[in-house]
Amino acid sequence: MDVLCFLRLRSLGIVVVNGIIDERPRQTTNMGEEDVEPGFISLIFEQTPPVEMLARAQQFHVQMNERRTTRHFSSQEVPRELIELAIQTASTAPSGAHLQPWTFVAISNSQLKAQIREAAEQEERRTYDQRMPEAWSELIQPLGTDHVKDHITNAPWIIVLFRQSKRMRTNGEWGPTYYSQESCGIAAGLLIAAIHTMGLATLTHTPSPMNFLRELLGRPDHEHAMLLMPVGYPADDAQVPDLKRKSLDEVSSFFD
Ligand code: IYR
Repeated sequence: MDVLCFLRLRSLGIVVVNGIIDERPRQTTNMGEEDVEPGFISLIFEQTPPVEMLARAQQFHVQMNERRTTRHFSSQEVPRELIELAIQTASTAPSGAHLQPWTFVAISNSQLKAQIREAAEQEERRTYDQRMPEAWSELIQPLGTDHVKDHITNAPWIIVLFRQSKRMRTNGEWGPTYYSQESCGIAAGLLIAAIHTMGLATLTHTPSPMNFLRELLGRPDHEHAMLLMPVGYPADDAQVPDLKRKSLDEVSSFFD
């Protein structure tokens, strides 16, 4: 539906949610059409009945609590459309000054995945053998990770998230982006949730330093690789560390 048609329906008091015409009365108070400031539109929001809210919140928590990070992927194919949808969901994340300072590079090309794996393993070998301080290695030893990154070539897709540290202004000069770390972190969280919800698995892999990804994937200097995420079905014999999550009390503090 185009914007004009949408606005026309709205002026008739008809609300369109997910493409479905909804003639129920709005439960939110909006400014009248004439009060809307230029550059603004009224928020489309409908209150959910409290019982339904609780049910949805519980369901979503159960679903997300079932998510596990695995390093063991099957090579079973995943349609490109699912990857596109996951990226579109990630890109709904809020971002500093709405700059959406991210680029998601999705790779299913086997040759390119092999090149990326080789470069990642080279860096990771040095990290594990020489660069990793003991205070770090004592934490990741129980997770069973090492420099071998077969997930990069086993998974049907890998997605590399690049953070944009600069943006081109309309006057042709470069300007900074704002809160790009936070923005990309939020987008990565939404990507992970989208991938899990569609029934696939992913892993937040950080081969470090990650500069080789900019070169291999032909990204510009102001883009910085932040995460490399294999995406696919877990292998039949996939294993995960026997981890427990912190309780609500351990991760929160309330002032009622
Ligand atoms: N980047 C390495 C090492 C690593 C670091 C942390 I912190 C982990 O939680 C797991 C691994 C790698 O991806 O193997």
